[in-house]
Amino acid sequence: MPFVASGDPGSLSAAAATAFRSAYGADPAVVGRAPGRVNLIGEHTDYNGGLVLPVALPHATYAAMSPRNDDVVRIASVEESTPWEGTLASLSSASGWAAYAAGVLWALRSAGVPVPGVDVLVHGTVPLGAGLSSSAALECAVAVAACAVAGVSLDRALVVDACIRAETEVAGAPTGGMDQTVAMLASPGAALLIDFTSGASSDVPLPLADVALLVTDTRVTHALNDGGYAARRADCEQAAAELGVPTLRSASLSVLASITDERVRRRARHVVTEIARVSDVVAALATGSWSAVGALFAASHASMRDDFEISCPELDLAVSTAVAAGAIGARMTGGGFGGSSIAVVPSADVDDVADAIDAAFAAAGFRAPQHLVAEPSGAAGVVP
Ligand code: GAF
Repeated sequence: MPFVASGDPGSLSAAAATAFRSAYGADPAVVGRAPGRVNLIGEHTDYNGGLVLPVALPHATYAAMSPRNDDVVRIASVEESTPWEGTLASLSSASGWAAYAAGVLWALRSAGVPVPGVDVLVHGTVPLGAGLSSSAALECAVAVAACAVAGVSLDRALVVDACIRAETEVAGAPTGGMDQTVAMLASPGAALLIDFTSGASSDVPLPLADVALLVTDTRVTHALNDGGYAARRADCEQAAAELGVPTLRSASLSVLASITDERVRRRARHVVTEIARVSDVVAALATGSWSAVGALFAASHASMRDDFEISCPELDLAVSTAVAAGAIGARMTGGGFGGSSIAVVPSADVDDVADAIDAAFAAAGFRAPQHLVAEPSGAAGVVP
């Protein structure tokens, strides 16, 4: 039952600096840090003007960076084998993993932040391709470091926008903004309720004295730029257009019957019911009722499996096994098509639930999963 350790920020920052020295021959000027995230509830609602309730993980990405005195940009990673080298003029044509980092530098410069040529070295503990927002963690860590290198004070809203642009326009993943927002605005001990119509966000303290948030990475790699995510988004936009509303946030269940295409109608039903479930989870948390949260998790998972069709056998097995082994509730989390599940588990039972999932995966012939415990953590920043 391997648990993925978050690592200690001081040691990870020092390790990033050491890797920077061996790649570039000098100390970095600054190290930026940004967390991964797990979403408690509110899936595929962000690009529909809806509500989401993510939590920043203690697992984070670190970006060591130094300015250069020319327009060259070099980006390398401890975790990725292929470094990227280009110039300030070629940032927006980067591809692969480095597109997220180069794209942020491009977007910041487009927003007027005077980022010079830089050397960048990335290192971290956010599991890659696990639906835990390693992309946004990379973007935000690079952005925070780049703002420091450029000598501008950290404007968190500007960074969120730049990271969304990088992901959408350079990396080619038309995502909704939840991941970047929580990475930049999260508070320790709380989930972040974000309203993507008003733009408002607020902390929702999590009563975690007796329960833990167990995250299981199914190791079914999930990618947001391979078509499935964009297809779901297109269905939602079609539904909103047919209903004559700006986003599905303005739709109610009763009007969905008029949507002609059965698949599009189911997609819209997921979004409308999921937005309501976010409000219901916030209300349940206010009274400390994890059992009510568990029931909402079950409904959320069924909606993603049946109406939105973004689950997979591994996610379904992780969820059903967690509940059978004592979890109060479980659901798939993140963009779907693989990635991770989240379970609310009595603290004393975390090891047993993780063991049960491991055994079920082995019996099904699935790849061994990985687990981590999501302790709600704080937002991105420069490592002191
Ligand atoms: C991914 C996206 F990046 C988010 O914007 C969000 O849509 C999520 O999938 C699904 O809720 O993480």
